[in-house]
Amino acid sequence: MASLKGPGEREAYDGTGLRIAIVHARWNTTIIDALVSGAYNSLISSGVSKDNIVIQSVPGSYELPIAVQNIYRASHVQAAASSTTGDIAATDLLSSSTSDLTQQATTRTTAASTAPFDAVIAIGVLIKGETMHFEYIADAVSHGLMKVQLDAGVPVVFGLLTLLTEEQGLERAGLGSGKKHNHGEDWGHAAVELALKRKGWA
Ligand code: DLZ
Repeated sequence: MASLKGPGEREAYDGTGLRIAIVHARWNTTIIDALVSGAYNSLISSGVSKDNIVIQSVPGSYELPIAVQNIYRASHVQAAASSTTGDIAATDLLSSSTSDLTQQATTRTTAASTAPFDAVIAIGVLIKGETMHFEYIADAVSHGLMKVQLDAGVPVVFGLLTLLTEEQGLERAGLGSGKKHNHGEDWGHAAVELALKRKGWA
């Protein structure tokens, strides 16, 4: 019998013309590397140009919310600077009402874009230790990422694994002995779908 879990049937979304950032923590590198590759490869297979994918790392998962906010904000500054009419004040960049105004009309080409990111994928791997550290970080990062996406009005895909064991992480990164499913691929597809729906392209 097919598994009841998972994202279900999904349409094949065309990510041509989208610009997407992947921000990942470096803790638990083996698992992280596989998840980032999975996300990257699914963006490429959806038609996102490699020139329009930016990957940035931070030390640990706790840094993900501020890094996502910064990379998204910086992409608006870059877009405004390269636009002949882009004169929106930097202080307005995270206001949802003005973030749409600074959104450049992205053309659906594979050319490298300087438009603001259409979605950000945040990837981290937290493995529970002997103290309460795990609980505090997992909670803070989850709420932080949700706050950034709602404040900025941009999809932030939740690629934070909160694990009890390393083996659970290997399984979810497609490196275990089980069914070899890499959750990073789901996150790439989610980013494309959400970005397209936000633009009204799907
Ligand atoms: C300190 C720490 C610990 C113990 N465990 C993890 C982990 O499993 N996964 C992860 O991404 N980061 C971990 N960190 C680092 C914190 O996220 C953070 O980088 C530091 O506390 C500095 O702010």
